Amino acid sequence: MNTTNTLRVPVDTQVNLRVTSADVFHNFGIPELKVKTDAIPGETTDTWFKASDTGNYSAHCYELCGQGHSYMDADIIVMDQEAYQDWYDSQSASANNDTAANVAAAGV
Ligand SMILES: [Cu+2]
Repeated sequence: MNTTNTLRVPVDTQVNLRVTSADVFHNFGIPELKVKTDAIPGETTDTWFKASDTGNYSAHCYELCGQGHSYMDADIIVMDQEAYQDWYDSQSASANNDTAANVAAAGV
């Protein structure tokens, strides 16, 4: 199971999280941003955080959930609003390009 991931969020903005689990009980948290919640199979837990400083943070699992536990880390990158918007726009632009490329490859 590969659970490494990067979450980019804008600064000074409430970020809503909906957390669940595909396997066993986990507990997801970003201590520096004061957020921590259970990840329960078959259920969703809603929580939120708001970062007041840009920078790199780490999320971890706080439940001893199994063999993959020590690999359950994620990077949280808090960006200023403008940089976030630029990044977001570039993501949707490349998603559109992918779609166009797929359509072209399918000969439609
Ligand atoms: Cu876990």
